[in-house]
Parts: sequence; C-alpha cells; structure tokens
Amino acid sequence: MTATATSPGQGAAPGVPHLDFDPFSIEFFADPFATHEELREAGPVVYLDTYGVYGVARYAEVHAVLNDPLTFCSSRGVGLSDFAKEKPWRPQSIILEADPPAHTRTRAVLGQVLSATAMKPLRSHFAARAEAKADELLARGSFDAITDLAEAYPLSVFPDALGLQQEGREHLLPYASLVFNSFGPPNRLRQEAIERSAPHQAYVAEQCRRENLVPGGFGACIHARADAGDITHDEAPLLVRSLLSAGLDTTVYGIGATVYCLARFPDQLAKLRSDPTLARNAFEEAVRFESPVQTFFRTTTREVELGGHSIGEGEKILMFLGAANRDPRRWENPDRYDITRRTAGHVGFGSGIHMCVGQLVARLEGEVMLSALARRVGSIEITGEVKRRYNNTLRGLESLPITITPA
Ligand code: OVV
Repeated sequence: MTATATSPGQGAAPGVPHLDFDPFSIEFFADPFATHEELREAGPVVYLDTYGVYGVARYAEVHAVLNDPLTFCSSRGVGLSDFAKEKPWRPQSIILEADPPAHTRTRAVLGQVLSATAMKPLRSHFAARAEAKADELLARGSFDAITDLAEAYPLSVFPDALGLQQEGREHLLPYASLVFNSFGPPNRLRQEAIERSAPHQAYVAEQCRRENLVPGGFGACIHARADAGDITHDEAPLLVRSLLSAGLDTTVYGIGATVYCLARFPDQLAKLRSDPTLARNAFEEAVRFESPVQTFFRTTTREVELGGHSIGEGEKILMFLGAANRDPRRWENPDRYDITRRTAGHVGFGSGIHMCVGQLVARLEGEVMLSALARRVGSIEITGEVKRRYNNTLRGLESLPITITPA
C-alpha cells in the first residue's frame, strides 16, 4: 500500500511500528477483527501512515488515553480533523468537543438531565412500548430486526422522551449517521453525508429551540437549566443538539448488535430466556462484543509518553474501542459473546469524564426491549441475507432478516 493522503502529524516517533491499512475503508469495516489483532500485536502504540496519525488498540493504552483528557484533548475534535487547523463542519459540540473546565459545566447539566433519578419515571412507559413491540413482532413472526426492531423501538420512545414534535422525525437517523460519518477522513462516506446534510441540519437546528420542545422532555429540562443559570440560553440548544446527535442511532446500533448476537449464539438466547433478568447484561455484553461506536480520536496538548514512546504535541491519536474491548490482555475469551460475563470496564461507552452521558437511557432501552423478547421468544433464526451498514464510526447492520417463534 502507498502511504499518501493527508498528513496532519510530524511523522512517527522513532521505534513506533507503522501500519499502512486504511481504518476507514469498506474492506476493514466488513471484517475488522484480524486487523484489530495485528494492531494490538504490533505494539502499544502504532502509526497509521494512511492518515499520519497514531493509533492505540490495546485496552491499557485506550483506557489511559481516555482517562487523561487534558493531555489527550477533545476540544480539537474527536474525529480526524484538527479544529486547530480546520474549521469544524458544524458549530463545535459544547460537551463532546470540549475540555475541562468548559466541559465540566455542560457535562453536569446533561448528566443531571439523564440521571438515574430522571430515568425512574420513564421506565414503565419504555417497558410498555417494548412489550407492545415484542408482541407485534411475535405476531408477524418474520421481519427485519434492524428496521422493524432496532430502529422502530428507539424511535417509539426516545423522540417523545426528548419532547420532539411529530413532524420531521425522518431526519433523525440520517442526521446521526452524518454526525458519526463526519468523525472520519474526507472519504466518500463523509463527503457524501456532508453534501446532503443541509435539510437534516436545518431540521435539527429548528427542533433545538425552546419553543419547539414539548414540556417535560429532556429538551425542555435542558432549557430550564438555562433559567437556573447553570448554562446560558445560547448553550441550551447546543446541548439539545448533542442528544439529537448521539441519543438515537447509538441505541439503534446497540439493540441491533444484541439481537444479532442472540441470533448467532442460541445458547446465550437460551440462558437469557431461562433468566430474563440477564437482559441488561446481555445488552451490555453486546456493546462490548460489537462496540457499536468503534473509534474516536483525541489530540495531544503536549509532548507525552505513551506505551514507552514519546509523542509530540498536536498529534491525533485514533482509539480503537472495539479492539480494546476484545483485547486478550484484558478479557478472557474476548471473542465469545457471554451474557453472564463481568462486562464492567469495557470501553464501548468510553471511559472517564467523557463516558457516554446517555448510558442510562441506552441501558434502559436495551434492558426493557431484550427483557420483553426474552419472556416471549422461543427461538431466533436468521432467514435471509445479513447486510452490513457502513459508517466511519458506527459498526452495525443494514438488514437482519429473522424469524422468531413463541416460547
Ligand atoms: C457522543 C457524541 C456523538 C456525536 C455527537 C455528540 C456526542 C455531540 O455532542 O454532538
């Protein structure tokens, strides 16, 4: 392979192994696992010649980078593009793409809006919708587990919980797909998504305004925190935008991953059926096993030692979350989907101060949907062609035709 394309960095530090595969190519997305192993085995830190960036794929280094957010910053973007050198394609996120101290205030607000206390009144409604969805799908028998389940269920609860109007919701999944493609290099996935982004961006900007958000929802709660003085009235719509960006597609991929796992590993479905209280961990283990969010970047703010190498300031580092989540240095039988595994410590939701602020919403959706299925379904069979969906950041399926039978 030829090492060309953009070269943001100064070149690798001496002794760092070079790899020349493209971590944002369709071939890699189709089957990343052998390359993940090569990445981990090459060393604690590698240099990816295709983009002139460092990479980390072992659990220890991914965890270390995530947990030193001032050295490995987010404010220069968590995609390939360095905001110190290139203008962001949309106004910067004030939580994802921010560092302390600015991050601390916005994170506290979203953390409270999406807290355990805030989940309590949602649970019974989320569970009722999951049970209705499971009943409907069981009556149909055969359906597409991506569109009819993994997408349909979150769409039936999350936009209402946010307080969105009915009109225009068809923009939500395309907008999220755009946001996650935008973290990648200027390849076809990113460029085509941005070219087509105007109507989706216009929809999202409009829905983030206070007057368009139904009282009682997450969105209205965020705006109320501006009245309280915790954030400014200009910041509130941008925090709503973060929920619209990251709150829906991610759970679609998480639920899709879990169903795909249960369809492929019937012994694990049997275990789940015999004890539906395992539903929450079955979801969590699927987040580890498939890692719906595969990668994020950080940018170094100073010269720093990592994995025995000295890395200069202003270098992009690509974190392979999916590879860390299957690192045999950290996990026993990492390539086994095991719903009774101790999943704590996986980095599928990240780690440290930026760890998924919506994780309780995600787990609630995952738990109640999988629990509803566990209590009704006897078997899951894949009955058609499994088609992969390609995105610069997200790993998941386009289509998963299945037939389910009653217990
Ligand atoms: C975690 C995440 C993904 C995408 C967008 C955002 C956050 C945001 O804050 O906009």
